[in-house]
Amino acid sequence: MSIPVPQDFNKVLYQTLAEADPEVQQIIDNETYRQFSGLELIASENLTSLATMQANGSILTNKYSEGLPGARYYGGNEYVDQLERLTQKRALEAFDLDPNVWGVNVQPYSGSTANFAAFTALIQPQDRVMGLGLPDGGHLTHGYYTAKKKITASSIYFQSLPYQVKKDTGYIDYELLRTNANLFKPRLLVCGGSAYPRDWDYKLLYEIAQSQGAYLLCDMAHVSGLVAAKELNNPFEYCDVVTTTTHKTLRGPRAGLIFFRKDRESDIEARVNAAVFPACQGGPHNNTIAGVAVALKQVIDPAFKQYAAQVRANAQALAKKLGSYNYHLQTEGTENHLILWDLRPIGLTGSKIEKICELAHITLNKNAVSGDTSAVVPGGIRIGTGALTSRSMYEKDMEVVGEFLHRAVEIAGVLQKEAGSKLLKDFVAKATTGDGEGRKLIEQLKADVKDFATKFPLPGVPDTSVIKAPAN
Ligand code: DSN
Repeated sequence: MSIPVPQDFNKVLYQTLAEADPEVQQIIDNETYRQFSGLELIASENLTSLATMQANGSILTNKYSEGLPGARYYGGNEYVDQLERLTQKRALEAFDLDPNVWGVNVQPYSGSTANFAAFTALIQPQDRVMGLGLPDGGHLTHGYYTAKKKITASSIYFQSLPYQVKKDTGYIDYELLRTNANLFKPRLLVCGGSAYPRDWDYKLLYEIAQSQGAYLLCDMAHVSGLVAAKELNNPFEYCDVVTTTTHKTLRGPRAGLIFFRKDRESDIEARVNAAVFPACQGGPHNNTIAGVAVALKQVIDPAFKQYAAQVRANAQALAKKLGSYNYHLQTEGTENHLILWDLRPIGLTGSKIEKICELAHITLNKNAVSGDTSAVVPGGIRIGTGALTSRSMYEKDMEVVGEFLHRAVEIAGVLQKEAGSKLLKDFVAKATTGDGEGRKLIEQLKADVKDFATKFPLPGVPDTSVIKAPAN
């Protein structure tokens, strides 16, 4: 018996992407070229594997599976149950965790939802939270607010008081944190950051949390790959809950995980699971969970340890190169995957360097540095080496990248003179449509970046000769 030919109205279901939607295919092709011909320095990004992308783009996207393995609301989940259990097992194995002590929920859609679900599981609305302030390297979801506005759910639904880094060194001011915790009496202490180039003292943080009867939550999103590879201190030794995204140094698809410690409170597992679903989310994205499973298998492989060590070595090499030009880096360097470069001493803003770099196909982001009064006009840029290391770059390549960044600063000086003002709009006009020296220098930098970047492989694309530049 042959399978019937699809009805006309269903023929679209069998077409390839190129056949069904050339417009979207073209956008993906252009983005592939952008990733190949440029340098990806955004510290929260990485380049995931071909196998991860295949799992992420699989037929698992079709299935609803609210609930947990063995206890779903819909039928047909026998294979999804297998997948979720496998992902949980690999997540614990990747961080060398004893399943009797730690459990994990692998369903969060990403880091922000993982954090909000973790808050929901641990504390009550309007309870007090302390996290590293955003201008000091913390994340939006750790309680960020401004004088005029509560910015994220973490400050809308909870009372927040940030802690800070020391103005002179850029290191976390643990003593001031202790003093303020004594006054504020948080129910939850959050550690982990988005732009903090140093490791964390989890033991000390645990002591401070304990002294207030507070939970200690680590959002290790940025450094989770380095933690898995034992390149950094281990938050699992002290924290009650650990959250992470899966797409930064962990190098998976875009998703989140919540690890919870089972030996301190008997109901924590039920609280975290109920906070993810139904409190904060609906059905898990099973295609993404499959991608996470694949990425975690790669993290467990010994080769990942080499990758993680190289990420750090590259960050240090790049910091050294920038230091050789006498630029000011927060904390004078790095011990993880990222560098926070303070541009204020050379009279520049993060927006200007970000713009020049973007035009030259170097992708990085403007970032607040400690002491900035506005997150909208930040005084620094954040640089990470996770993605470049995935493109098989080493320390010697960081010398070249550092030189490109130095050229961007020199170009900024030329453009500021041409613009005749310090205003960003005048600067951008000269950088994008000017006919002066600055614009020419950007074009030269872009050509050099392309020549350099296209010498390296692009993860997920086994044959880079098929990558084509956009038509215009
Ligand atoms: N955008 C990511 C970061 O830069 O840290 C996480 O929100």
